Amino acid sequence: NLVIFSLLQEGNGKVSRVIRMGTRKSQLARIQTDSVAGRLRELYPDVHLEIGEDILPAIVCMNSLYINCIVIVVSFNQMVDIVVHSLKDLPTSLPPGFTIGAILQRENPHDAVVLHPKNAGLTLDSLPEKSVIGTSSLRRAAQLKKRFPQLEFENIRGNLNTRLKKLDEKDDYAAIILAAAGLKRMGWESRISQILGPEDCMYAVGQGALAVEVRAQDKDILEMVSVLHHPDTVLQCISERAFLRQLEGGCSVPVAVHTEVKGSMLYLTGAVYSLDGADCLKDTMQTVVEIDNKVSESAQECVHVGVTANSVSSSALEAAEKLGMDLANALLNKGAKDILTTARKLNDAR
Ligand code: DPM
Repeated sequence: NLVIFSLLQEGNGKVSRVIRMGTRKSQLARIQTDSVAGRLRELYPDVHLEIGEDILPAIVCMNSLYINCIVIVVSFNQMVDIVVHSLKDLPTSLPPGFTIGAILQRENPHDAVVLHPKNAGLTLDSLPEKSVIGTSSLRRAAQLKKRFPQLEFENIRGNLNTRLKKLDEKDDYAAIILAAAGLKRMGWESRISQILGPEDCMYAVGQGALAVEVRAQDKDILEMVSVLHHPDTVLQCISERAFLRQLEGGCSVPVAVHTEVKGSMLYLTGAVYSLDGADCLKDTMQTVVEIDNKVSESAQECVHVGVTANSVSSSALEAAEKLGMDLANALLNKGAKDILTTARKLNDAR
């Protein structure tokens, strides 16, 4: 911290550099940005941190598979140094020059059921037959169609506020499925009626974790945010992102994961689904992630699926990335490519 302190202060003790964070105007984006800003202000009380809300959202299509993910990136505005994202919305490779400088401790990564008030007390098992469940996630729909064949699934669009409004004020949906983490951050935990465990619905790659995007060459800012890294979350998310990248999946494919760190072991379960969930390839693998305190000297060798984590053991990072790739290769050998290609074609056609 002393190093950073000297980088950010002039000899006379005055802060020489203003650090700017950019956010979208959505309530969730603002809450997530504010929470990271709060942590940084606590850690670096003398750094002048500004939050700008006036940044234009941009649709990032570095990869056509990500066309639905609306994210702003640092690259779109030279005046912004830090942008906070939901990790699950960030592609597995960032545009050149940008990196994820911190992954914060994961919230509950699971999906949650939010019921129409008239259905209070019910569950996905006890809702009447043909009840309509709102979700536009192919991953959620595929798993839940298989598990709850008596229910129907329909798209629901818009940000979290819009979706809850649509649920409560209309009679279109009996329930909707949302990430527990987003609901919690919005202060709507009380609307969660059921958390879906891995038997019902595995989560999306990176779900529940916040990512801090910075310029790869901004060494002082990279070092400043790196203290926010939560090592276990970093290892889990690197294995998940490596799995998705190796499958050549984007943010809108029916791919789901479940990871756990137990002692020095990292466990990764990954699956790919057909749109109706009838075809599924799923497997679990594990690796040792020894925290050996051997951290990488050069930032170059330390980028794993877009993440720079110089403060985390380099051998553990490599093992986590390899785990994701190995699991993806195992599923590819069993025909995962065909399942995903068919799912993508059918989804594009409708
Ligand atoms: C991505 C998906 C969704 C978001 C696809 C998926 C859900 C889209 C939908 C990649 N991004 O999960 O299979 O339901 O139509 C998003 C949410 C959060 C981040 C909201 C949510 C908050 C939770 C978090 C949208 N991105 O999933 O309920 O930080 O993980």
